[in-house]
Amino acid sequence: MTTLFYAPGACSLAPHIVLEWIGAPYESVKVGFGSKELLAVNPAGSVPTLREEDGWLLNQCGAILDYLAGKHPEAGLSGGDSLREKAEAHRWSAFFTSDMHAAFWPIFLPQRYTTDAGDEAKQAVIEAGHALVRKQLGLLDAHLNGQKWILGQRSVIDAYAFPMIRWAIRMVPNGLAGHANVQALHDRLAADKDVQKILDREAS
Ligand SMILES: N[C@@H](CCC(=O)N[C@@H](CS)C(=O)NCC(=O)O)C(=O)O
Repeated sequence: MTTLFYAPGACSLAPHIVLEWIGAPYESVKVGFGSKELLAVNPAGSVPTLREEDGWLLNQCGAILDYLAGKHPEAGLSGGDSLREKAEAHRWSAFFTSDMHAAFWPIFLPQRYTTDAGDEAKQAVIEAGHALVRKQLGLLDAHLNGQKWILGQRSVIDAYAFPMIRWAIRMVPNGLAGHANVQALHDRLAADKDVQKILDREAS
């Protein structure tokens, strides 16, 4: 059976939701960052990691989402098969990996971004992270003008957005204020019964 290694509320929430949307049998295993169990399947010690029944392992959230969408075309979660639709899916996957997710690092781990151990220096790094996240939220919000889903139809990319939107709500002062389209995407996803099921499971 397909196995997902996840940590509650982390970016692994995205493939967790997607596996539930797909509806095929899978199991999910809660792991600690850098734990022995996780290091055994991903030397980077990070989530998400996917393991297939034959032992094949895949990490990197964007790759896992793309793989799941391609493995289960019947779920209709790829965003489309034309050259341009595939390019748009790659574009937004890269946006979430390299721009949006990366914007949170200074907030999560400010000590990595300054050699000054003082609180003031760390606070400055965190605030720089807030500004970076707001920039990415602005780009996403503008893109969502007049459309419900990031690729024009519900796809794995909407699931990718969800954990990061939740981090923005919790960790950035004023959260999604001024980003009504992102708020609407969040609310649409939060109202989904499969999403609620996964949030409950991750919280337990
Ligand atoms: N580029 C990786 C980043 C994965 C990643 O850093 N995940 C975070 C959770 S959102 C994590 O596991 N952090 C713990 C760590 O790196 O020790 C991906 O997109 O999958």
